[in-house]
Amino acid sequence: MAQYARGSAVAVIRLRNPPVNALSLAVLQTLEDGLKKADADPSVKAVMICGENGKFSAGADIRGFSSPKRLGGALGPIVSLIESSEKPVVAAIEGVALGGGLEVALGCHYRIAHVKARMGLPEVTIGLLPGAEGTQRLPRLIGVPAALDMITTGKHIPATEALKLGLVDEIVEENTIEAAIRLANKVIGQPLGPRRLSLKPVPKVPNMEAFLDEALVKVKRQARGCLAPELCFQAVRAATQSPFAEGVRRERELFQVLLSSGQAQALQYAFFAERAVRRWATPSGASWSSAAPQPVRRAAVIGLGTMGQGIVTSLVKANIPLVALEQDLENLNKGRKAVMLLLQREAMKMEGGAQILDFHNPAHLQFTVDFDLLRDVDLVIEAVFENMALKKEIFHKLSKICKPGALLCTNTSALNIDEIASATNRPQQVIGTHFFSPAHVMRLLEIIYGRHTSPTAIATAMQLAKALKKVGVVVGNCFGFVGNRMMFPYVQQAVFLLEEGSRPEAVDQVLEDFGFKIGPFRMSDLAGLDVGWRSRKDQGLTGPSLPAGTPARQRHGQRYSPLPDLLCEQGRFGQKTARGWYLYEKAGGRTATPDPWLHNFLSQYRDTHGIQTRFIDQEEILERCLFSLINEGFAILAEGIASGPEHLDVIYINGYGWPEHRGGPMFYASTVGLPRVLAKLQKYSEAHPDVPGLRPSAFLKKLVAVGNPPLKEWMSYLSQQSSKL
Ligand code: 3H9
Repeated sequence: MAQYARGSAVAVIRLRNPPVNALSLAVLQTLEDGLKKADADPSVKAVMICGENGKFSAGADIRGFSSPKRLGGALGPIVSLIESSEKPVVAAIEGVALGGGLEVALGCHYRIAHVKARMGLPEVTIGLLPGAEGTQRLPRLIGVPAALDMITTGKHIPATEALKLGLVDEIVEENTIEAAIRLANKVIGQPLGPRRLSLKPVPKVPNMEAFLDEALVKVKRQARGCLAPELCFQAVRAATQSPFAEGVRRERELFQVLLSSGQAQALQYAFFAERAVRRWATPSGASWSSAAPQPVRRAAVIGLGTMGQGIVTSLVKANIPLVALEQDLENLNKGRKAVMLLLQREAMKMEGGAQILDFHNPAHLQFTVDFDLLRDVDLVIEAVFENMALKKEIFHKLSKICKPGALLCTNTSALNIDEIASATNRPQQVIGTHFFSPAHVMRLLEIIYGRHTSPTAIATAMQLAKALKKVGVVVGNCFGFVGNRMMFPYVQQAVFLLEEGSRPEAVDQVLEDFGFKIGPFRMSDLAGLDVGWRSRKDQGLTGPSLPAGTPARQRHGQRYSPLPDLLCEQGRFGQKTARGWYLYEKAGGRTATPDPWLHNFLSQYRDTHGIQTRFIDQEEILERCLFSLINEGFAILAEGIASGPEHLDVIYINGYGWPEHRGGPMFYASTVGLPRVLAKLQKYSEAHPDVPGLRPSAFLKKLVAVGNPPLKEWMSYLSQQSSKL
């Protein structure tokens, strides 16, 4: 709701809809009523609009878009009503003014912001465009290049930058409301024409058309199949080509296109999913609502390889003092150098970064080879390489050295948390924290609880994720946890497709066209083929421990492809060796070129194993890779490893480059329709009976049998007993 109050000559309209003053229909109605009341009251000479609880508004109520026409069409006319007021209207921006919230402020004649406020038009990130005339007013106020940047990226800008751009008239450090009322009193009687943005021309840019053409190329490149950025662009272009009213009509048309698109629904689902996973729960009844985190005043990171370096950088950026430990001086010095370089780069990206990231101060960041310095840290993150014996040795040591309350985290992508915890005297304080590389960039933190992990430990790890500005997702303990476990069948299918006749570049292309940032083979080259090779050797799937006489393409009665092993035996580890599934310009090079050697190698391989090369179309590539991944997702849900499909989707969007505008794999399955996913899996499974990953999961079958219910109801079809945890 909005609240109307009249003090002296200035009427105050306060937007009120906790927690972020989202503009629901009810809020808009009271805003309109307030404006009309102020207009009709002769003693009111000016109006000030602000938000309750130190936040202006986070924009239209996203949940309200399910009744499209009403909320979608209601805000624009109100913004016009504000602008056409004969009494000056001042926006007092505190906290956030985002989306429709900023559009309301743009309708005001003056904008005054608190120095800590943030502004933006983030509609593009939820698959929309600023549909309350924002695409027409913003370019008139701050010019086309800056407006285009804000609208097509959705970025939030701080008040100081807003002032520089001319988005706000003034910023204040103290009481914004009082300052806005002072300003409102001051401008009473001044002409409003020049303050009405709809009447202003769009500032000219030399060579506007050439500028826009170039900008469009960039927008399209970055959009990777997402519709909203390009439609945002078109709306801004309309502002440069047409009068205000016509531009608004175009904006409305484009808004409707986006509103009814599946992409907007997927992106809005992803928005709420990211928030839903904060409310974690485990099958044993522990949950976010009853568990409290422990404070982390000082942390430690063990191992300064690539992962450790990124984790240290993340902690420093979050202002958590820490000790970074390596096994010997040589590795310590190497690690220290790399960390310093990363931190310097990060500091350069931040305004005042060098002061904020006080990484030269040993009280904040201390490098050591001495385990004794870990005595009084509150939390340790072990990030040595994936070797169970080594990890257990370290955890055994930690449980002797660290203070009783310290949380012991292991950064692992697949290893058994319970086994690691068994090396300590405090398994309740052992937890998996699976970071994604580069750890200071990637948003995902998979948090894995073991059989004995306490609710406090989970809450503390979630709190850590928040402090590091990451998305923490709590999952159960199984090989590969959620993310990698779903990835295994996907990568396996990709390799099987090569055996049957495809090429790495063809498979990658299909998945990149689908929207993945990077296809499975480019990804494998980037990560290094040797990583998986080592793990397969440890599992006895290849290498010297493989029993003599094992068939080349079978393990434990199931289909197995030795292709990745054969590549590794040739020293083809990917980018690091300039050769993998592709060819690179040099060791460490990034430009992948299809490799005739590999094509030849694949043909010979097929000949050796009597495989008839066949043409595999895009549909089969996509379905076999994605549906096997999704199928594993259903198995994970049925086992209680994750508490809902949103968890899997948030993991895939934030850790595996899944295209957000497709809402994550489980949401995507719901849009494809579960009966279709099931039918296709059945078809492929019949063709490949020795591939368990294609055999439809019982849970998927059950959901189809009960009539393909909507995603939010899936979990209600799981009986409690089916959870293994
Ligand atoms: C729009 O404006 C369209 C117009 O151009 C045109 C219309 C015609 N609606 O994120 P948090 C909820 S489109 C409904 O945890 P933070 C959120 O779900 C809108 N609910 O806090 C959460 O609920 P819960 C364009 C919303 O401090 C709670 O508020 N605007 C909305 O980390 C707290 O949120 C945007 O896209 C909303 N608009 O971050 C802005 N916003 O507690 C979207 C939030 O039940 N919002 N909620 O989980 C954000 O970016 C962040 O929420 C914000 C706060 C930065 C505001």
